Amino acid sequence: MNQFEQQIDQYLDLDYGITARQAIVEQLYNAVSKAAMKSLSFSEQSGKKGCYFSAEFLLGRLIYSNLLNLGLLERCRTYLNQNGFDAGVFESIDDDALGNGGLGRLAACFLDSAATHGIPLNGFGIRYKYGLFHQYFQDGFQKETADDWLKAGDPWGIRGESEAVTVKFADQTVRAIPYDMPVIGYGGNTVNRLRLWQAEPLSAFDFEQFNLQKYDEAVEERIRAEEITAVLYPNDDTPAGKQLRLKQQYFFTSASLQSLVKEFLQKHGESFSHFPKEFAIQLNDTHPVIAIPELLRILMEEHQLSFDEAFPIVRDTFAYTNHTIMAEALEKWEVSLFLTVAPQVYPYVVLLQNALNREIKERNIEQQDKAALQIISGGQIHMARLAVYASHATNGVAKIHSELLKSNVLPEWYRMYPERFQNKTNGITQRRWLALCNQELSGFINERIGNGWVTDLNQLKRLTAYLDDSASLAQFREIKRQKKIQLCNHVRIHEYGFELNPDFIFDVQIKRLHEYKRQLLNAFSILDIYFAIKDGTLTDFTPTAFLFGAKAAPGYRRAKGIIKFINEIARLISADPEVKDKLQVLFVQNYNVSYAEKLIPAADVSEQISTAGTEASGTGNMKLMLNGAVTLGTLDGANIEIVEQAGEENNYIFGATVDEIAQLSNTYHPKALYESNPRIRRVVDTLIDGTLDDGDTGLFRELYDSLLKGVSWHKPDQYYLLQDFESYCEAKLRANRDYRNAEEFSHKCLANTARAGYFSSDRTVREYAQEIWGI
Ligand code: 26W
Repeated sequence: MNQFEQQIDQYLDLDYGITARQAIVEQLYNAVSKAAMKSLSFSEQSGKKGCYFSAEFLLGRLIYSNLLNLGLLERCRTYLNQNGFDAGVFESIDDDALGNGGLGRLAACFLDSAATHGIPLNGFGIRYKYGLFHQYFQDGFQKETADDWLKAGDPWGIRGESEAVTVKFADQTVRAIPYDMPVIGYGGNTVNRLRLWQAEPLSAFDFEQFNLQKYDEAVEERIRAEEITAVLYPNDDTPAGKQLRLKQQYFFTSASLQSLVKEFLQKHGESFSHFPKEFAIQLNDTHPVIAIPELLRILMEEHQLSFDEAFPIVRDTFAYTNHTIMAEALEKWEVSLFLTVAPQVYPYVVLLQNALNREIKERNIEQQDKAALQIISGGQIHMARLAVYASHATNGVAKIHSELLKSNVLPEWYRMYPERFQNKTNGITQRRWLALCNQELSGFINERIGNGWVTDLNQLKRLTAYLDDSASLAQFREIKRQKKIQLCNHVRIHEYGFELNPDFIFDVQIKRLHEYKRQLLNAFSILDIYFAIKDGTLTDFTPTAFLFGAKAAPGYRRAKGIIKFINEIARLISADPEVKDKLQVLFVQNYNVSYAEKLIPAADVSEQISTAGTEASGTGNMKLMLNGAVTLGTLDGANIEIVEQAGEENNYIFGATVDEIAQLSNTYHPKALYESNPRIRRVVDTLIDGTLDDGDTGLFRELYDSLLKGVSWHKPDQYYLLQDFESYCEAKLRANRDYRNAEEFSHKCLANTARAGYFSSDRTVREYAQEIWGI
């Protein structure tokens, strides 16, 4: 037996005194992970290092991807089989879900790509005790439970007791302890690091206090410290104006900077002008932006630099990525609240504001631009403005998004610093999102073009030679069918025996639940199809299963109402024998990275239907494309670049463009559309006419009103569902008809796979390294 297998046996024996055959899953999981860890050491990083500061890292399940990258996946499978286990045993181990959605998953893809290509990039974040909540449905309503992800142990995290630092707040001082996780590049040559900080009380146990009978105070101190990293905020796109959230942000950025400064001092002493040549810090959205005044503070207060010395160092070190144009998601902190968290940092925000004022004076700025060029304004600190001002680069995450940043979100800042604005179109790692989750399609590709694509996704272009090869297309369809059957089996177990039909088209919408993503529009189109089938006006419909996966922020009423609505549609349709051989609707529970790995390879149609100008990029769209689904989508985010690459003829594009929406916005009258279009009226009325029941919660009525009446804070139908309804239904039915020509449709699917090379995060990370970090 070899090293790896022997190590597993040894850990099982040492830690639990058992053999593999006696082990339960958690024991096996820990032993296999530790055995894999044993073969690793963190790479020596010379030269400039990238530091990815992010409040979220949505890693998913680590064991299989780490084994894949180490080349141990097959050996592990054999070992498990020999000991009477299925290779899938670890599917019961929870994901590492320390993130909400796109932004956190992007961070995970970047780490994988950098390590694979030997780019020294380390992640810095928070070791939440509880990650994103688990979701289940009760009577079609979302319920949440805690994500106790550490219950199976954390074999990949190494506690760094000796590298702990302290972080000071207005009302408490805590210890920050790093847990380092290896980020293993494909091939195992580079091992970078993800450092997640955990908050603990200053002293493990204060015996003096204990002796003084201050036991309660010691307990209290522990609770107050641990609270800081207790739980990930489940809000996606709406900032929680909460003190604790700002505490989390300051906690991990201050700890991370302290450890970087320590490392720097050991190497270079006090010659801080060299700092930006040692580290490039990328700020993942505004969440870590408080790092900017904190570094300024450390340099000036602890190392006696002047502002004029420190500011250029800070500016050259940081760069900022924006992930959303939704105005309500741009973080602002009340000065008064800021002062209750990190009062020592505030004077450095003021110094930056003063420097900005001087610059505005020198530059002869237009009067009308001045109000927006304030970091502190109206008693609030605008974190995005702070980031643009005190960093050297600001980027959006898809071409159109980066353009909108310049024209709509931060136009005054763009006029002042045009040279700072960049685009870095998002990407995804093909290791997890093809090699790992779709080994069947990977095999198909390898047989034709070899496996170079695993580290060079542009090689997929060579598949275009097979786009008209009937045998290849037939095999491609057979693989899609296998992946559907695998999903059916998973769904049967996890969705109360639901019998998904693998002969149906699988039409998939998976992403966080948000009004702008328009899951409600998808729901309306399904109802429209349902009624048309019942009426007999739609006779040539190819049977379709509509699959949804999404979590709603627990406090987001409308999002929860939409989940209930779709679950009620599912109930209506499954109870109707007239449509059961034509339609299925399923909202899967607890959609997460691991569920995505099952859904994506099985999808025929990828729903990317956000209102043009609202989705910054999207990355699920890229994963579905890579796995050979056609995009049914709007010209929004990266969809635009997807059809640029794959061809409009291989996808289904519909709806108003960004420019058309802008044109329309002042005269838009959804009520008129509702009144003049009976199809629209019929589906919208199901919200209030008793067709579907929200259990007297008023949720459906609120959705109805949001579309037709509006409320104090927005106009009716602010996301233009009714505007796009007809062209959406038309495009959906066109795809549905096209599917019947199997050969032509699979040509489109394979064309999407073949042209997905651009969307590798390998490309994205290289662009960051070259154009922002100087690595
Ligand atoms: C503070 C509240 C808050 C929470 C989360 C504000 C903003 C966010 C994120 C920026 C939301 C997010 O995940 N954005 C997504 O980022 C992805 C990666 O760039 C993009 O692909 C998605 O389009 C964007 O919605």
